Amino acid sequence: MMTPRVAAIHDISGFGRCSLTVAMPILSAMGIQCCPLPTAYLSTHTGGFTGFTFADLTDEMPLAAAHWASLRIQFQAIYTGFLGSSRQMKIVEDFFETFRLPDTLLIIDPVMGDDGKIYTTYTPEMCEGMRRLSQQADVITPNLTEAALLLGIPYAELPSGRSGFLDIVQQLSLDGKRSVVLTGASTRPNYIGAAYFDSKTYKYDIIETRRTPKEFYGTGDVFASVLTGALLRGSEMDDAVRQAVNFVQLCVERTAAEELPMSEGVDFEPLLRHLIK
Ligand code: PXL
Repeated sequence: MMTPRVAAIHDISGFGRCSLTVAMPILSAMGIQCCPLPTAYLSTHTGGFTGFTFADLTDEMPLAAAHWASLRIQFQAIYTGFLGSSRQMKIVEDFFETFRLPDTLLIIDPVMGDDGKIYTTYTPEMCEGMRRLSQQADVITPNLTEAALLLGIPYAELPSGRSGFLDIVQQLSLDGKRSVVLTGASTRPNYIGAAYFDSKTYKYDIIETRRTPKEFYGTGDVFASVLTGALLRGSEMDDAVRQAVNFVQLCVERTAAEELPMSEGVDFEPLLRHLIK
């Protein structure tokens, strides 16, 4: 099989294990070529640190995209995450127009916030831009906070429980046109996982695993990267969600056991071997 190639459009945060510093090693371990198009360079991610640097790379993005287009590079998937400015939403839309072929898988992680709060660098205009951009996706991977923003309802009013989460993924599917994987779904104490709707089979379900009662930054990025890798390796959606849920659980369990700080992300490097086939 030809090595699948992904264009990964996220920020690169030098310290803290999220976005590209998670997507690149995970996709490589899964046998996928990851071509990064960084949206911004930050010294650390924006959660749990203060005083981080932020170099906006918006101007560089269309130049890099134009060079890739001149080389006739093709991608089996385009995978986007944390975006750095409102103008970038339009640039990413242009990128889709240039590089999206009939079989290209478009995976959008609508990174905007967590725990009911919006990330400090995201403006209401950017959230609206993300909602619009997400309409083009084949697959979106919101957490509960992002699902509320996409639905335009207050976080506190999100439905919960099995039927609530399944309702959310169906509502977000745009009448079955896109697949939705909702992370952070917990229907019973001590369990957590993801609810999904698959636009190919119309299947929907919740896949849960044991919950380690500890939170870390970057778990959403680990989840979406494994999901992307699994779908590109040919897994069906239910199996891909299962792989992502299991790997995040493994990472969180190890990081909690090592008593590492939540701001440093999950200690995934020693576990990458689990992703190698
Ligand atoms: O994990 C999502 C993410 C990505 N990129 C940056 C972030 C965060 C979450 O805090 O700050 C820069």
